[in-house]
Amino acid sequence: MSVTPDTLSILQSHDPAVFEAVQEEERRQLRTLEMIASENFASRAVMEAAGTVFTNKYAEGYPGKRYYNGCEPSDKVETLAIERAKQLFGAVHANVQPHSGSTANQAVFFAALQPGDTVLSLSLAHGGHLSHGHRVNMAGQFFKIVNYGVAQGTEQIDYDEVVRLAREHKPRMIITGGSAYPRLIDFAKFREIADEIGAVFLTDMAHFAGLVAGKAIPSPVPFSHIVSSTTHKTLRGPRSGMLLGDAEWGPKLDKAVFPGLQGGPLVHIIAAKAVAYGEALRPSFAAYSQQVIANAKALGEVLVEKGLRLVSGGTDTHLVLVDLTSYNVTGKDAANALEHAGITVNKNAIPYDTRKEWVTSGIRIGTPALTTRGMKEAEMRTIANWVAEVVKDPTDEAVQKRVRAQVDEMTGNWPLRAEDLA
Ligand code: DSN
Repeated sequence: MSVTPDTLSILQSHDPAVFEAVQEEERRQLRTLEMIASENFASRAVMEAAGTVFTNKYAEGYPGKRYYNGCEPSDKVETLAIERAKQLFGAVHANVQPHSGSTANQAVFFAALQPGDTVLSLSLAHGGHLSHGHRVNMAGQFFKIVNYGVAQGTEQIDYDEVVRLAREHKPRMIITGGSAYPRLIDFAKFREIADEIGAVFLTDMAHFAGLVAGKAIPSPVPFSHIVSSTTHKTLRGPRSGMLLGDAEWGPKLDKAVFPGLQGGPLVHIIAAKAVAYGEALRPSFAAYSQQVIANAKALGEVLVEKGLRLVSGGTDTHLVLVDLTSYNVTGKDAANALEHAGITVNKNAIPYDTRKEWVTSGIRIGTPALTTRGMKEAEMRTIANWVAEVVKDPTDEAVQKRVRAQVDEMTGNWPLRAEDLA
């Protein structure tokens, strides 16, 4: 089985320095095990669309209402993206212009709040996201942020605390979702709490959008006033963002994205999003998203057999958050040792972590990218054994070298995308 490189022949002669960096990155992606939970391998069709002449076009506005002329093809491709996004997620309204998940969230803040308003969101330290109002983020500077967390025992969202904080602080907006929460979220419960105090309910499904698209986990769309997302994580599209809204919020979101926040949309990336939504509408994507979860569960089971603890005791999604305390190893040392062994993960705080965010007691490991390569439970079990071996003693370079050789052998047999073998 051979692995085909993504060739960029014009770039090679036109700008060898950039070409070389691209090649290096391609080799890295091919010959390492990419397990950063927020990364994936977009299809060649998605990448091709992202590299089209639409990069040359200004198209401020929305389909049918543009500020510049010559937007007919742009209208066509943005309408395709909007309609496919609506169909994929069963949404009343879709805005496919946000450049990223963080920008999408900024647009929601702009549409729904006045500076100084109160927002209730999941703490970053417990799995939330910077853009939900961390003190170093714009949202944390301009709005009053109150955080809920996970319960110390279950390490799952403490809904009693959410109710208590909502009643006490009467936030104008409640946010759920984040970047390191491995469990399902009770969206109905959140909506009930939001309705009780008259708050707007935003779900940020950036991490798990692909699992929702593939119907592998419940959807937040029926319960949320607004849903924000990235398009490149489990959803496997181009690096970008999107917003879904109900009938009331849709038009307000459009105004907030443009002219409120952004200028010209990235039409080439919108074209790539249209392709990705089209791919996610296929039955094969449902199978993919189910496999992502099965793989995360298999990976987690072996890590537990090896004496490691999973935050919340397991996972319902695409990621496991591993507590390294039993090995007396920091997240930083573990992630660095794994990188030397050819396995890419990130250090991550665990709930109630006593270490600083640059050190941490945990690592986050995700399966979306390797599942795109076609790997299944058997490969995850092998990889989990390697992870445990490397992490046990991050100073043991001999183990890292041995595992690196095994990773090299394994990755030589898998293309970046299983579809390349079809
Ligand atoms: N950087 C993303 C992640 O890794 O989860 C979140 O924005």
